[in-house]
Amino acid sequence: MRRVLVAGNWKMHKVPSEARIWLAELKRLLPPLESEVAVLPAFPMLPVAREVLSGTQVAYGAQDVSPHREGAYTGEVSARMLADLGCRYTIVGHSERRRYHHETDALVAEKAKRLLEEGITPILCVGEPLEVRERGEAVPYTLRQLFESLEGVEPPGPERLVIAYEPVWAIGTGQNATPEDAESMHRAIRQALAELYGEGFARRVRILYGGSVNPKNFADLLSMPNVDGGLVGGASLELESFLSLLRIAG
Ligand code: G2H
Repeated sequence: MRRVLVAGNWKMHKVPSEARIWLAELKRLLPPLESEVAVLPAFPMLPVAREVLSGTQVAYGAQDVSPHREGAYTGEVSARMLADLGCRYTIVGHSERRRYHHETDALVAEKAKRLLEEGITPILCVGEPLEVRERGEAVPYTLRQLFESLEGVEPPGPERLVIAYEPVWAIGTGQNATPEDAESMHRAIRQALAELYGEGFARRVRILYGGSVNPKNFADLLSMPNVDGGLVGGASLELESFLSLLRIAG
């Protein structure tokens, strides 16, 4: 019922000339897939992604967007610009943005709204830091973040929102959540989405796991009933490991 999504978050890696070669190789080596695949490079790579990936089954998108529609906002990139470049997805609320750029839940909600206005599906990230998990408060913390980041956000359907659960302590550390811990958080998130948008929506919306996903742990994570794919950082940078993840997703 929910199509698995494997999304590569390149973060601030690669340059456009490298991306061109990498994406062309991905296109050449892509196995037949039932799952959906997306790459999320930094802004300067998006025109390259459009050029190389148009007409393929590989979607692409950005890692952030401005909360403003248009205007005198030096350095910002609008949802309309991303839509014009053909982005299908865009990340909002990644913990690195929340941490290094002090992004609040309210700001994340505004960004999600701008994307939806332009027909782009937000991949909205939530997840708790280590001290919160150690206090036993991971679920209430993450659900509060979810509710507040979705305040006033009205996706037209379940395919137009993706949630990524990324426990902060698992990001780039090599220490992934156990499949059971991920599953219990994903189940709680799905119940919260049922409260917000109704049962039918919650059953069909995709919830990705992110945080040190790699070809060794991905199959176990994906075997969990409420894990619908992965938001992958480090392991999406090397073509071979990204292809391994895609083969596991099938
Ligand atoms: C979590 C993830 C991608 P990594 O940030 O969003 O990165 O797989 O390197 O932990």
